[in-house]
Amino acid sequence: MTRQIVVATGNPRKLEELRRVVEAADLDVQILGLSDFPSYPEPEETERTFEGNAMLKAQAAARHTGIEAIADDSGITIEELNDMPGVRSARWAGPACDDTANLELLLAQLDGVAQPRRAGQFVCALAHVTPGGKRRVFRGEMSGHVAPFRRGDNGFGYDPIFIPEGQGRTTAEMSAEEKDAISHRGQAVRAFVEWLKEG
Ligand code: ITT
Repeated sequence: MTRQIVVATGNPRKLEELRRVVEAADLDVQILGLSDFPSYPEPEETERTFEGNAMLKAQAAARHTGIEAIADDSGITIEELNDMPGVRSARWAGPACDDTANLELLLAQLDGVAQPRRAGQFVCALAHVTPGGKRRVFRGEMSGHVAPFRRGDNGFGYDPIFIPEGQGRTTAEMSAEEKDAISHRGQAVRAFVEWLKEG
C-alpha cells in the first residue's frame, strides 16, 4: 500500500523541492500538502534551533492530520553576523516581510564586507513524526558565501544571493536538479529517504 506522508509547510517552493527529492527516490510514497487537509492553526516557531522548530511543525501536522508528517525548518547562517539570520531567516526584515526584503536587508548588512567574511551556510533540519509520536530529525548543510549582488531567477528565498562553495553561480542560477544535488534540503531529504528505505 502506498505510504502517505504530509509535508507541514506553508511555503509552496519548499513543498516543491521536498516532493521533488522524495519522488526522485522512486519509493512507494505519496507526498501530501497541508492543502489536502482541513486547516489548523500552525504552531509558532518558538524554538532556538532548526531541529526544535522542525519538530514543532511536524508534531502539529501529525496530530492534526492523523498521518505521518515531515517538516523542514531552514535558513541561512552568516558567521560575520554571529550566525544570524539563522532560525529568524523567514522574518529577518520584520514580521510582515517577504523574500526580497529579507535578502536586501542581508545584502545591506554585509555591504562593504569583503570575502572571506561573507561566508555562511544554508541549513535544513527535516523532522519526521508518526501519529504515534515517534520522532526523528535529519540535517543537511551547504556552505558558501553571500554574493554582493543578486543573480538568477530560480529557487526562492535567499537563493539569488548565495554562492555555494566551489561554484561560480548563485543557487538561483542553477537548475532544480543542480541545486537538489548539493543543497541543504537535498541532503536532509536524501538522508530521510535512506532511512525510509531501511524501515
Ligand atoms: P514553513 O515554516 O511553513 O515551512 P517558511 O518559509 O516560513 O515556511 P522557515 O521558517 O523554515 O520556512 O524559513 C526558512 C527561511 O530560509 C525562509 O526565509 C526561506 O526563504 C529561507 N530558505 C530556506 N531554504 C532556502 C533555500 O533552499 N533557498 C533559499 N532560501 C531558503
